[in-house]
Amino acid sequence: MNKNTLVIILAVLIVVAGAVLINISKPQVSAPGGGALGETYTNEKGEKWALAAEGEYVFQVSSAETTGPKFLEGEIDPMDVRPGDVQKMKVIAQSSAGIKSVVADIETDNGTTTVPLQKTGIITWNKMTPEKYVVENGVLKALSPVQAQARWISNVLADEGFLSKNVARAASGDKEIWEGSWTVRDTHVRTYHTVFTATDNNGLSSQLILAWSDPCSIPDTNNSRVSYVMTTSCTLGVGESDGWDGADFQISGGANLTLGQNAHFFWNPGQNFYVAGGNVTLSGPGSSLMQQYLFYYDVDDDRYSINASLTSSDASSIPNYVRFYYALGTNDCFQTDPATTNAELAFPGQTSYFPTNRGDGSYDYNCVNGEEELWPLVTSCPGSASRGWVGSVPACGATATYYPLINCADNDQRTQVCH
Ligand SMILES: [Ca+2]
Ligand SMILES: [Ca+2]
Ligand SMILES: [Ca+2]
Repeated sequence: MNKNTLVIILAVLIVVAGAVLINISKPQVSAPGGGALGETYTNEKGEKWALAAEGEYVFQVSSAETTGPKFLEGEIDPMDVRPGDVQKMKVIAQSSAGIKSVVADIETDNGTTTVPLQKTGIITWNKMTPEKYVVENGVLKALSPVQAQARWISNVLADEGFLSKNVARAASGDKEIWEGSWTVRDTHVRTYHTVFTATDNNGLSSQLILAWSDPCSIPDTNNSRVSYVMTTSCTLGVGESDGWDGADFQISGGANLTLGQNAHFFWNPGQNFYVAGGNVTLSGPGSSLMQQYLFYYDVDDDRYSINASLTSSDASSIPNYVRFYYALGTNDCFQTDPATTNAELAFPGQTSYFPTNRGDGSYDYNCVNGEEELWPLVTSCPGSASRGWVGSVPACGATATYYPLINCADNDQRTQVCH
């Protein structure tokens, strides 16, 4: 290939790379906890999970620098399989010593199948997806479109031998393609893990754990504003979003965060996403990692949202929303305009009782057990000593005669208060 041809090819590829990257820079809003497509399953811990992809799952891996094998990208086709289907797998791995073996352990409901993969060739950067994320000094960085292009061009040129002094290429070894397939023999309702283990010629091994049936159980709030350390692998299903707000996020202990198709993960501007010995695996161009602030809708400003649906923004505050770290919970039972209702007084854990309804007819201000009366007893006064209402217990908000003292010494007109 002469130099002019290569320049033209690079120009074409840069346009393609730009288009992919512009897509992911848009803010994303979606609901965690349920895939946009397909069915959900229940795993061994009783957690609901959804597949990370419907058909082919194409992924790119960002991992900490290592002296052993490193996974770069791969393909699982199809992702959703049934007994009798043939599933094909491909990974691209690299080691300075050269890769000796790659095996895939596929764990499903009734056991584990081990599939040895075969080396089928080597690949160069001009046939690979530009990296959108890199780990530098243990910190994950989202590359801008310009940075991603520059890095990719530099990688392509190094592969082509244009950068004769590129020692990094020689030191990191060939990018090897390893492929294999298996015939699926049981179902994955409770368990579905795919674990790739690459071993190099120096005997060093690395694992890429794709924990499809393990949802990410990252807390919904962070009132203490502490870092979150993720130590077990998990997967965001199709269209799911999650993240961490108010402090750093860290993956450690060889854990892998897997993002399914159109899944998004967020951490804050000014905070770090550490990759200490683990990996981040992203599906195709539709998923992304973004440095944005996270919010819940909280129009009544009581710091409780009505569900765990996340919203992200470049701005650190948005009217009518509460920051993820500041939120007290995601189970507000009544949320509407606080100017015309008492919605701001109705939230889980409310200890006060009220003589008027919330604004929707209900007196359930503490979001539990329906309407609970502060004074639920009927008195026997003046015949025998006991505090309570005369006749019957009035409804929430109704006024009647009440004996507040056990000796029947006094009574008053009062309104029943509830929560
Ligand atoms: Ca609220
Ligand atoms: Ca409320
Ligand atoms: Ca209640």
